[in-house]
Amino acid sequence: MRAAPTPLACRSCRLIGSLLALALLSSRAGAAPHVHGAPAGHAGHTAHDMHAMSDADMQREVDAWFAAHPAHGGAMLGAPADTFLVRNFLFDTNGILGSAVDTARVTVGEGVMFKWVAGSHTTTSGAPGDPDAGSLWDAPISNLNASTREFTVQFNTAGTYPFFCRPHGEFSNMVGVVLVTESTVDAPAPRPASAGFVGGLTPNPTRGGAAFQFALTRAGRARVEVFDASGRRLGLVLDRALDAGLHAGAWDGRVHGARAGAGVYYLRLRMPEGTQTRRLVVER
Ligand SMILES: [Cu+2]
Repeated sequence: MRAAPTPLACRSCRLIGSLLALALLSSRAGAAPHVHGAPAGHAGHTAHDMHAMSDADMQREVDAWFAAHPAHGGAMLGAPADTFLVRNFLFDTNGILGSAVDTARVTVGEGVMFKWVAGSHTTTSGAPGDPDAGSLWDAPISNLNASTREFTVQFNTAGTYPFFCRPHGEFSNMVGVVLVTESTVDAPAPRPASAGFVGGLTPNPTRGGAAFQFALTRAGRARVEVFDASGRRLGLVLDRALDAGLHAGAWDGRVHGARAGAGVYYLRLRMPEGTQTRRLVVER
């Protein structure tokens, strides 16, 4: 038994990865993928190939991980300010099953609950492949018992907190973001003084995806796209009509469904106030 949590590059994790790869191969070879309750509107199409594994298999993989790396990072407190429903195969906080990456917005000191709905999953801080993934929190979300059906994390520092599911984060884009802002008392959130990215991309460099925050000084359409170093557009990360204020999003580190190769990428934010670009290094 390991004494302390270790980063993702661990024997159990590689096992999960190789089993998923095998599942993918067998489903492509003609075996009927066992899709259990996957929402039809979920954006991770290639993801469904991965689920030739049964619920019981996935439960065993998640149990094996937490046998070697104890769950941590939860906090008991009053009612959480927001909740992610943990489904096959997404973290849902807005009731729209097709939205790619859901974001919960809370203020400092508030909690976010992860609540089991279906399948066997984890909630793990960070991004897939991130060396310090799970350093803030890491817990199973499954139907095993009361403690795995609900898990609450309290956020005491403002910032952007990406998280993912260990078995489904990388291959099925089962990721989410918690955006924590300073608390305000009986006042609407102050209008940001300037528009654009707030802080850097996290993590950067990354081994997977990256989360970001940005501010709008007035309501309007915001669009974030990914480009490679030669300026070729690789994909759309976010395209939404938003209010003035602070917003968050995340790129899952994938291009046309496959993991982006090592190299330099750019996230370009277009907003009513203009355009801004941030550089992101992907390592493999
Ligand atoms: Cu999962």
